[in-house]
Amino acid sequence: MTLITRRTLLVTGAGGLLAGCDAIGKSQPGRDILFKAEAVNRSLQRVLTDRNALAREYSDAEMSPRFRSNGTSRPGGEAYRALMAGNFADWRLRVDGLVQRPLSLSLADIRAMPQRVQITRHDCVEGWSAIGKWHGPQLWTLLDLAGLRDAARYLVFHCADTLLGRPYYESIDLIDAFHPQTILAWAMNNRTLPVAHGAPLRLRVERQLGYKHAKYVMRIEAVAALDGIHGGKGGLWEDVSGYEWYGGI
Ligand SMILES: Nc1nc2c(c(=O)[nH]1)N[C@H]1C(S)=C(S)[C@@H](COP(=O)(O)O)O[C@H]1N2
Ligand SMILES: [Mo]
Repeated sequence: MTLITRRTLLVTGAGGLLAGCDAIGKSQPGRDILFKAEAVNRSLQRVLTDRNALAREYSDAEMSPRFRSNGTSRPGGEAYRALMAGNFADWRLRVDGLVQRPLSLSLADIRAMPQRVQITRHDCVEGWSAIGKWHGPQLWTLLDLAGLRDAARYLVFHCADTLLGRPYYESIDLIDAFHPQTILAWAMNNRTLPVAHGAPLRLRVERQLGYKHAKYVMRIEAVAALDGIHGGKGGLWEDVSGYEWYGGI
């Protein structure tokens, strides 16, 4: 995977640079080489690991003709069924936990916020990718409204569905939370978000792999640590299948 390749490259770069650095560092020409190499390594590292870098965005013409649904495609349970039957008019997104002003937002509230539209590529670890268009407010605008408390370190996304008998959930850190391409999408490919893709609201966190993009989001909880949440590893797949919590690409 890309992640491993990049990590391997970074590790190799740093290791190669540090090996023998004592000997080289003693002579002046050696020091010049070392410092130049360090500068190169630093800029390389910045390019490869800049957490604020944007994911590539695509044109309308590049959108995939078909975007498959993965994992849950229709949550079970009476509560979700009732919300769906009412076209999500009674649905509310809760934003709570370590916030100063807990929020309860309707879809109309969310649609009335400033919106971002982005055409991005979704990469699932199961070996497929698709390019789709997403529409919704940037997550940081909601976090600004709620006012994160100083102790907040992570955001947990609680979903309406269960998978393998467990509630689906995911979490991200505050760098991803405030990333400009991290949005709460209520529309996909110029239509209201279909149930198969997470209606009425799903997370798009474009620098991360597919499983981090929580569908059917009901509640966003700001927390100081992930230990006490479900299996403690920050997400359903992390808890049950050893997926990396940081699925950055
Ligand atoms: N609530 C919830 N979110 C989820 C999943 C899920 O099963 N339930 N599957 C994840 C995985 S593995 C992928 S690849 C994407 C699939 O999104 P899609 O159905 O829009 O293709 O959603 C992610 N988010
Ligand atoms: Mo996935």
